[in-house]
Amino acid sequence: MRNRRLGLLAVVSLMVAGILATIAAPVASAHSQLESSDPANGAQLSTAPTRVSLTFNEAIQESFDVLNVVGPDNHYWHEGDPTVTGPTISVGLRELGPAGKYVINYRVTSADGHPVSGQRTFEMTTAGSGTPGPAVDAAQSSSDDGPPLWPFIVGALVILAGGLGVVLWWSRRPRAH
Ligand SMILES: [Cu+2]
Repeated sequence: MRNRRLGLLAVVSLMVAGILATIAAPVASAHSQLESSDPANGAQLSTAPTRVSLTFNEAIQESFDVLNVVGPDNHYWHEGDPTVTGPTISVGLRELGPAGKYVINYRVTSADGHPVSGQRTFEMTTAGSGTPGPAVDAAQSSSDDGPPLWPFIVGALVILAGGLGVVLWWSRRPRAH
């Protein structure tokens, strides 16, 4: 009887370990990494660039790529769709507007198929005279961060609780001696 209980505990432990590994896996695997940006991250510029480009450590996939530039006025300042050439993704810029911080938001698909996203910034020290693109919809930009982690954690806890319930039920049920 004791062996069977230990066996069940082992099964539950393996299930939990599997769930934890599934949650942690996307963080641990090697994705394409951003190596440089043009303008350089944090650069202070008095002359507006006409294009921004990001270069990764390996060729990236062209599908579902996002590259946009948001100005200090919370409007988009890129123009057109991004283009991918090997490890580099770039997008054209409008004639820039207000002085201040511009945020480059990217999300690309790694060579291994995983999405990689992040931000770079540059700062305009003098204002341009361009007209902005559309305003950034706050709700839309926050939903761009991908699915939240909490449903997976809740799911794992529910399964864990279920597994423990089975162990308790098994160890407490009447036994024939
Ligand atoms: Cu990956």
